Amino acid sequence: MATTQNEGKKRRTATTPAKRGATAERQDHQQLDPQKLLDFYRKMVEIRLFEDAAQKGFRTGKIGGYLHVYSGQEAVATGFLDAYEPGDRIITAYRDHAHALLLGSTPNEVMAELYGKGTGLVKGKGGSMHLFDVKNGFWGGYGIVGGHIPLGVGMAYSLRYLKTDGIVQLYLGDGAIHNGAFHEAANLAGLWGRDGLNPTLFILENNQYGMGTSVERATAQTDLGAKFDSYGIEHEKVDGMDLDAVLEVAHRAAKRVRESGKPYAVEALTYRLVPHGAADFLEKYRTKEEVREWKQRDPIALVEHELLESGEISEEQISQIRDENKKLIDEAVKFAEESPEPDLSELKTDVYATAV
Ligand SMILES: Cc1ncc(C[n+]2csc(CCOP(=O)(O)OP(=O)(O)O)c2C)c(N)n1
Ligand SMILES: [Mg+2]
Repeated sequence: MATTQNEGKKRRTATTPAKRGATAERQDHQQLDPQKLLDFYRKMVEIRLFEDAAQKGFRTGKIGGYLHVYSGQEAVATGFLDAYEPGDRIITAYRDHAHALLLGSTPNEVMAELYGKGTGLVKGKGGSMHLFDVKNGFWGGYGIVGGHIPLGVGMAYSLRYLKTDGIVQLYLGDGAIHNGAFHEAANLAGLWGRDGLNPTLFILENNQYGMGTSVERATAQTDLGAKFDSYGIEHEKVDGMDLDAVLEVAHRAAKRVRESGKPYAVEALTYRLVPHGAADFLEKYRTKEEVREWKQRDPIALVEHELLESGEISEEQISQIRDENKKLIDEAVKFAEESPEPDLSELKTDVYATAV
């Protein structure tokens, strides 16, 4: 059925914070230990400044390939990765810098990777979309939308097959959920989960756009969590801009998946406060007002507000944290810029499991 232009326009608008009743008031939940909250704040600021520097590096031609940053979504990975335990496996798509940094890859090695340098996290061979750090539980970093989902579900099966109690945190976007790979993998996750053989925690990062297409324009079933119902996978939603709320669900959901061996899904409603990728300048698919409105719920500003309100921290300490992180990221950029290109002898190493 054809839609009129007006109908099309109407459907463009994404969910706004006001529509969700989530503007000024935050959900009622337990207050965190202020020291812990401060640590999260410090890390989230580091991630934001890292992403700012990465965008600058791309726009000034120092970073090649392509680049997608995580700004605005920090509370999601920060909250869920707090539930990470050694032996777990983390897998995501291409918006992956924050996940690597949270799991323990250093800003130096991640930045050098974006610069394609030999000192990079994967020796300059992966770039922004293919970060990998197995010692820290990070299993990538994938550029093909939906392509990592069957891999994540398969890894979850292998963890139980090998009789470990690890789980897989599988991050996917609102665009990726329409991909056939999701539906095949979710079907198997639900099926294997009946026997306790699929500890996959699906983390659906619904930032409301897949590149330039809003959820409303991509699917007739806009309640994305409902897609998991088809496969017998239970699910819930969380406000992905609210770190405290994410932390609460993350720990509860990870425990549930670990103990049951059954998959579970959490849809985190979030928003990227930046363009889709480094070449998305015009952002014709959304209005400036909408972005402005969501900026009021910037997850870092919300944590900052909470810290200041609790009296745990002063404005002065806030700027000190920013300065310290700025220094850390400036050093990472310098390290990346000054690092050597990968050596020519590395051309064929680490490409195939058995070298050719
Ligand atoms: C199989 C495939 N189709 C299309 C693309 C181009 N593409 C890159 S990102 C993207 C949107 C994905 O959106 P979503 O899953 O919501 O992730 P987000 O960018 O919002 O984090 C598309 C279509 C791709 N990389 N792979
Ligand atoms: Mg999206």
